[in-house]
Amino acid sequence: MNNLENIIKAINGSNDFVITSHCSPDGDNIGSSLGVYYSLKKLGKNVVYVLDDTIPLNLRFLTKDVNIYNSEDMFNKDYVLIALDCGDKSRLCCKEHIVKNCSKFISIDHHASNDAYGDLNYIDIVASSTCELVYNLLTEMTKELDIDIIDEKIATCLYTGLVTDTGNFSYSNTNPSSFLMAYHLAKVGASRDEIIQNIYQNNSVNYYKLLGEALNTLQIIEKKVSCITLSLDMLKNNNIDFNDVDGITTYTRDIEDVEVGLLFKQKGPNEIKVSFRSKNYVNVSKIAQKFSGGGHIRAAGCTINDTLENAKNMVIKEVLNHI
Ligand SMILES: [Mn+2]
Repeated sequence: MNNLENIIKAINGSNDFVITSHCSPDGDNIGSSLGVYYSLKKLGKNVVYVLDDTIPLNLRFLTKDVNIYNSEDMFNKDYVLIALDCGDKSRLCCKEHIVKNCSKFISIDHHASNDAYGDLNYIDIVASSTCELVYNLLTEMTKELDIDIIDEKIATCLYTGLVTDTGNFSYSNTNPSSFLMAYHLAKVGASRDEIIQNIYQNNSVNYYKLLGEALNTLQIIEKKVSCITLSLDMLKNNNIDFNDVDGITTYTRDIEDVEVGLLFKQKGPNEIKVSFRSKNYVNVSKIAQKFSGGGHIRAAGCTINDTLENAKNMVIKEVLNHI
């Protein structure tokens, strides 16, 4: 299934590229996309970054110099499309014509639910992050082309995904190879202070007000399951964007005795995004897949088109079957 060699060949043999990823962007999604984006630019290629969603505030330090296109403004043809960190073709954050107009489709990803939808795929579900796969790819290309591809800027992008997807090197997906990568990126000059300050130390006061309200909704079910609920009104009243609250998910898991933590976020009256986290043994990717979602063993998500109440009932019932 994996074809790193052919992916490198396809990259070397092409001049036009489009980069995309999944919606509800996160550090790994943006870090890996920009890591590839800047690398291809450095190699003199034409690259367009397409993403039909808003970038979370705490990640805008990475995207401030990049022109991110909306699908509707992109009508190029015959490019190599590279999808990063996207576990499912249906989760791609671009319109259909972006996929239809490409001459070759490459998927680089670490989600267990990825069914190798690309023409060429580099999938490793044990990898800490898609950024780690991009790091491997760029390391191979550096050897082949004899050009030092990873500079400070690219290192900063890749370090961001490594830090966010491993929860600051604390989750079980943190491998020995992750530390080697961190070592190399730090040596090259990744802006570690900038990353940590922007991502973890720059929350608005309104965010804390929302967090307070969110924590007040905390429910513990049979000691092992916890859930926090964020309604549309709570987001609106505190003037916080839907894409800026992912960090709240960790609170659901970090409670004594809790195995599965759930965050229910209301995007519309009948559109509920559910984030799953587990601590030791429950495979939440499997549970999310029952609701047409997916992800990793310890972190997954899905969207349910129903009321908040119904979504909570259905998901909690299913989770209790796995406890
Ligand atoms: Mn990821």
